[in-house]
Amino acid sequence: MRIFRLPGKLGVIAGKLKLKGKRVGLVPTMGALHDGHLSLMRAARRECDCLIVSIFVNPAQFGAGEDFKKYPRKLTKDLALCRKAKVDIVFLPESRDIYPEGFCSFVEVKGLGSLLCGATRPGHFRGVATIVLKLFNITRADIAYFGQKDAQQAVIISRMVKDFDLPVKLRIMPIARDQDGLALSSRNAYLGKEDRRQALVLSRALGLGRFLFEHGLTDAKKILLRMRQLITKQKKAAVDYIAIIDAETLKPVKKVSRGCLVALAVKFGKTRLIDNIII
Ligand code: PAJ
Repeated sequence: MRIFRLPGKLGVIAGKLKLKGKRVGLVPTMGALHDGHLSLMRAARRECDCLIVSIFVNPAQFGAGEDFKKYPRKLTKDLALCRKAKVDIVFLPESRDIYPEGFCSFVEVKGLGSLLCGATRPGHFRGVATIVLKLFNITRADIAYFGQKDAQQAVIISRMVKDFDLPVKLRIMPIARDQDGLALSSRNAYLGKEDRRQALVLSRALGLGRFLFEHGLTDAKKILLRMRQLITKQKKAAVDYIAIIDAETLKPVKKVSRGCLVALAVKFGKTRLIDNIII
């Protein structure tokens, strides 16, 4: 396993891999790796000749007062996990090399970037789209792997790939969960025992949404109300949003049909968790 820190150096290797006709797979991450990340790496390992994992806590996607400083950084453990997952290259850039002095170009995916999570995290998806475009260009990935866990992120990146005719294929992998249903997330590390117990309501509420739909209820408002009632029974839960939306446009639907996305963001204390299902 090779480790690169400089975009230019990795770029040279990526160019060589291209010339040899190798299929390059990219798994972009912010580290504190868990089984969700590993499931993306396993998929990439199966499909690609060269597997690149990037680990970079991207300052551009954190707002003022968000958790950039305390975001978990677990490099030694992450590198061991990458080695075990047979990663070929880990890209570990420094902020100053990704955003050198004078950097001033950003990708804005209009509309999609300001809904849902974008409403409470202005600028977040601009930071995500910008770093992901840079990672695509540096690694020259043929296939890039993302998780359905961050459904809005996946939609925004797909849109960017289409809009800019980027020569990369996307694979969106299913959400990896703990046995009790909690979607895996690097931010779960912030949860105390009681928060974590209460956070189980998220997957239960999504299950309730699906259950109601499967028993004939299609009025989105009514389903959302029942989900909200269930979530707010947990004392520590503060709902940011619960939404039933079209899985591509992210626009709210009135009448629920198969293929709709049910998505939510809820805070437990200072920890903001997201989860979703496709009905
Ligand atoms: P991060 O939160 O580290 O997630 C990296 C990738 O792992 C994302 O595509 C995310 O959707 C996926 N992932 C996270 N939890 C998952 C789970 N439980 N099941 C399946 N996949 C999961 O998302 C980011 O980093 C950043 O925004 C990034 C794309 C790296 C840009 O900085």
